[in-house]
Amino acid sequence: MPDTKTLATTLLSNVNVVCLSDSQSYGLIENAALVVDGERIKWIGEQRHLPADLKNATDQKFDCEGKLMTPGLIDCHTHLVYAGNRANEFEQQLEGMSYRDISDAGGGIMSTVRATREADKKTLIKQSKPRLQSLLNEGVTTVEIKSGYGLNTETEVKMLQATKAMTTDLQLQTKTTFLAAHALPPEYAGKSDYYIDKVCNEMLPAAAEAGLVDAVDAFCETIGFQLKQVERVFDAAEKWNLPIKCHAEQLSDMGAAAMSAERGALSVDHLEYLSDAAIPSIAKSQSVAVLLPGAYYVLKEKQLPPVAALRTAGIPMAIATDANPGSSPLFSLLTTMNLSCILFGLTPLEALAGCTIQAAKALGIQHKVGSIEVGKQADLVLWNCQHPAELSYQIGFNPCSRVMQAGQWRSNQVAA
Ligand code: DI6
Ligand code: FE
Repeated sequence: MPDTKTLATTLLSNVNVVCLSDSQSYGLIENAALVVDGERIKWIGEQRHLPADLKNATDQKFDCEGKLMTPGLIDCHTHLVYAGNRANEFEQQLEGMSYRDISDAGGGIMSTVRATREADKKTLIKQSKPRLQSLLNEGVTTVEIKSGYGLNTETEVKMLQATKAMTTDLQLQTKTTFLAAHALPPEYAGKSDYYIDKVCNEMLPAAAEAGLVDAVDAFCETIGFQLKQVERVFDAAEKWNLPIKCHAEQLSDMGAAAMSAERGALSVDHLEYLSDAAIPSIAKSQSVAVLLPGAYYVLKEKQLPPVAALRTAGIPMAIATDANPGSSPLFSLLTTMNLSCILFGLTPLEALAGCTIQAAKALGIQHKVGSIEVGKQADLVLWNCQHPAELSYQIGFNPCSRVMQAGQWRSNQVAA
């Protein structure tokens, strides 16, 4: 039986729409109307141009009261499924220890790995859901979530299954990224090549065969994995026909961004230590530069990603929360927009494009979501705003009024 709710056509009128169909401008249509047919956008334009037959054929009519509409926001880089938290390490950091010191002493990523291994799937979901809900309350309709706190087959699979379970429970779209090459588990100390063998030959096949993987990522860093090891993970991803992404040049220049871009990565992420020499390789590729101002802020990083050079080279820039328990305990994409403007010098347009159309590109789903265009999925947010720059400008204020996910109003939204 078809779901009649899904098949309904809705007319949304009296709205100012930020289409973002080309990332170079807001593409604002004032006094607009929009017709949503099932899950998709059927018509968008100035209200006075709405064809009478379309207007008469709609099942439901909704007056948007002159609010601002944007595409649903997309958080394209998170690690938000994990157990426990690291408030104790936050204290240690403020008492003088560095992120690297804590990691060397067995804390950091490894302390979250221990907690995540211990938690059962139900606990993992219970602890992760409020973090996801926090994103959803701000108009997020698509979230990428990485594994990488399991570092063994069982727990990596458990994390990915927990993500899928939350997708079904909450009204949103998730993309899962396999990140077993995130840190070296203690049982493989001194044997990182053997661990990479296991990642490629056992862990990835298990997760991919179960249909749990949309992309494969790796942390290329002195405290993560060497370039050659990351290349082996990408070879394995290729065998499974899975797109790749890379944590590249976050704490030092490992040459990971150029290597990943040359191999067709969807995105290269972080990039604080990206060298000028790597820019042409990224510019020639389709890869998106994903900037993560939360980690830059929390780690009190001094080195800025080369935003001006990326911009000049025409490389698409996305932004994301990097939501994780260590370097970026940030569960607000609106705050991330503000941080990207204040810390990285993005314009409010770049910040908004960065978590809509550019973020969609970073996930390889730009044909489906990320902008308001005929044929795309009706993932829409109504804001109590006059101008789109308000979204980047205010801090700790949520003007989200209503969210439509795939053509249906989200019911659990707190209306503003
Ligand atoms: N880079 C990061 O900033 C996070 N992972 C990564 O590869 C940190 C994750 C954590 O500290 O738990
Ligand atoms: Fe990350």
